[in-house]
Amino acid sequence: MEFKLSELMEYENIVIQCHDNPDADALASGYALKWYLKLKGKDARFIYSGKLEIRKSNLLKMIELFEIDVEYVKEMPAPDLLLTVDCQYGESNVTHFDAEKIAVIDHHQVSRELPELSVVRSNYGSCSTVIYELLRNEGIDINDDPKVSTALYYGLLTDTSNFVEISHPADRDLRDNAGFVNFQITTLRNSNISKDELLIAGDALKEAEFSDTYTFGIVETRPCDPNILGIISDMLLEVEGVDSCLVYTIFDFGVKISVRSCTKLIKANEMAEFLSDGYGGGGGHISKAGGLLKKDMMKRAGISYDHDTITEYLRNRMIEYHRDCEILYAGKADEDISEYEHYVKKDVKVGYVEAQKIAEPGRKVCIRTLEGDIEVSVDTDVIIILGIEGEVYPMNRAKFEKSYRLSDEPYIFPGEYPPVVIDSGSGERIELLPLASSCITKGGAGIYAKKLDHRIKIFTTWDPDRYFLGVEGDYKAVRADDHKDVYIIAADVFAKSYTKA
Ligand SMILES: [Mn+2]
Repeated sequence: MEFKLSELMEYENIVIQCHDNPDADALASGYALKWYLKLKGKDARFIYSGKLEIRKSNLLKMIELFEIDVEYVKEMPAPDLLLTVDCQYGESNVTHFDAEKIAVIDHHQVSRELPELSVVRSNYGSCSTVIYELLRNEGIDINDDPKVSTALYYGLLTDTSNFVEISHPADRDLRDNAGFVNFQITTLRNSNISKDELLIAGDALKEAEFSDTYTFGIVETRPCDPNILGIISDMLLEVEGVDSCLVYTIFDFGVKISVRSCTKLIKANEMAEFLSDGYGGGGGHISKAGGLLKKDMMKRAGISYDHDTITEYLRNRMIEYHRDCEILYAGKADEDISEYEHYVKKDVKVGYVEAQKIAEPGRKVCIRTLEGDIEVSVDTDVIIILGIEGEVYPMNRAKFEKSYRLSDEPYIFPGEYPPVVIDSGSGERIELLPLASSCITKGGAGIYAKKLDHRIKIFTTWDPDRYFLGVEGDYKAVRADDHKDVYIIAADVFAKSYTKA
């Protein structure tokens, strides 16, 4: 459930936590939130944890300029409310602390089940923007305190590469409405890295490796502030012939990675997940992401933690990511089904929502499916299905009518996180459950499916810019009545929904 900031007033002892290795957006978000709570008479703590204390020059400058009262902690008694900002509780880059109640305010891709109290706007450029909107909803003007407005403005600036990556109107609102203090922004912009860090970056770039076959670049740096990795990977991506890249540093506790992509064939957050799979975690945005491979987990898996082994491992993993993945554009040609088996739907009850109930025809909405977000243009022909595991996906009316019959019974949602779609224009979140009705699968012509033994990215006819990822164990499926309609069915959903014809 979304929450309002004023609803937090019922908690006594509140701690705001941002992700480990905080960046400017995380600091600004926590700072503005603490400021708000203080206005309302609540003294909250603002903390971060992790292996490293902040040492990047612009962040130290930021803390000094705005007098940000942020504490680096290793241990902490459980507060009544732990509010994570610019990250999601339970993520690998958020040190775990116990708390009575958890709340999340974030702008990254949803990476796990969210607590009841959460506001996540994955299509916003910064968490500062989310905070700005929540404050505005409370009637609070950030310009009442120039330090707060300047900090939020700087958070957005740094998270969107100097506003270049702004696409959401909410971000534009913050950019245009924040009455920032110009000289402070100039100071911060011009203390982005230290002299030592410039030399580290320079040394690292001299040893850059490139793959012409897979158009990626890899750079290793000496240990430095993880934010420097991001600066280097941004630079690397600007190189002609580099469509994705990896920058990493080997620390004594693990390997920090920073990943970028400028091709629609690769989601950076997913590549970061792939690179760190089994040894830690990764995530972030479609174009920018990061992660950590933990030393103890690598050693446990028998990977010796020395420089050459790690370098070799990451290089191979990058090649595997690019090489061992099939790419398919659905809707272009009939799929050859000679190696597929025929399945029909079990008699299962699912939910559906007519898209026209959600928004005006012609508006674009973002549907958060298990395999990724897709953007759909609303019209009377679009039906949104709420599947057996609570998964959500669109279907056109003709296929819907062939596959389902309507039921009078009320719809009961099987999942825990109530599905929403997001109006791509306004950023408004629309709950689907109040609009949902029940329907029951018809056996119908069924599908042809085969179990995947490799990774595949499918661009469906719904959204040519964002792919669905299928991994080993999932199913690649083709509608029996339309051999061009190829898509992915997750392993657990498949087991519950289909039986051999
Ligand atoms: Mn951020």
